[in-house]
Amino acid sequence: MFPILYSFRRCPYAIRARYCLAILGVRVQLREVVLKAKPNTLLSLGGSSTVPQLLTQNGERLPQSLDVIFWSLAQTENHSLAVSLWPLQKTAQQKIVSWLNYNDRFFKYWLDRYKYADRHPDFPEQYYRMRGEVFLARLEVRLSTRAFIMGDQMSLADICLFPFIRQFAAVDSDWFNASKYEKVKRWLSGFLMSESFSEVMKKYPAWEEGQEVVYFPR
Ligand SMILES: N[C@@H](CCC(=O)N[C@@H](CS)C(=O)NCC(=O)O)C(=O)O
Repeated sequence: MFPILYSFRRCPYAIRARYCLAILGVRVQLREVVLKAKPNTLLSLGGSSTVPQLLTQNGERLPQSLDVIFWSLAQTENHSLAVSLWPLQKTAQQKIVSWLNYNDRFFKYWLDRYKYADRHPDFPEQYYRMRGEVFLARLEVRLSTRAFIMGDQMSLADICLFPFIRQFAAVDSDWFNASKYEKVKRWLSGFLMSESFSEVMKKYPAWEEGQEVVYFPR
């Protein structure tokens, strides 16, 4: 019996978790969730019912994308990739965590307002974009001397951020494509063009009790 991952295709948190599972070759049973009609098996767990969430074979519940990601690092047989995504050095780990926090706490806040500017009429859309651009500018500087945030190798920082930058880019793709963030564009498109991303974004019908198991990655 494989662990169960409750997931939602377009959710950036779920995308980063699935991306890690895919590249690390850690297999789960995927249950695609419709956020407006979450399955009872998820709701009945109680507490937070956000996705992604993973239930391990031991019945342990991992309710956050980062929990799933760190679990996948511990499960994989590809130890060299695991160590390159999450280096052993404390200083490197701290840098990754600070990028993650900046993304999840600061950038996500402005991204949500930029995406749904009509629901936040205090300021025009361009204002929210400008606040989010502070993060893009910082990323652009970082990527101007390295292929990835931590250097020549992809790390958890890249995987955890790119789904959010993807959303930011998609709000107004003409603006993004014409923007000055050339390094960010190249970095993002590296992810979007990857085989792993195609696997991650494959469409599955909403999960229903009793349906045939969907294994991810396949
Ligand atoms: N901190 C959580 C956030 C997950 C999250 O907010 N997921 C959204 C979808 S993108 C969700 O489940 N929303 C439905 C809800 O809040 O009930 C994580 O890292 O997993």
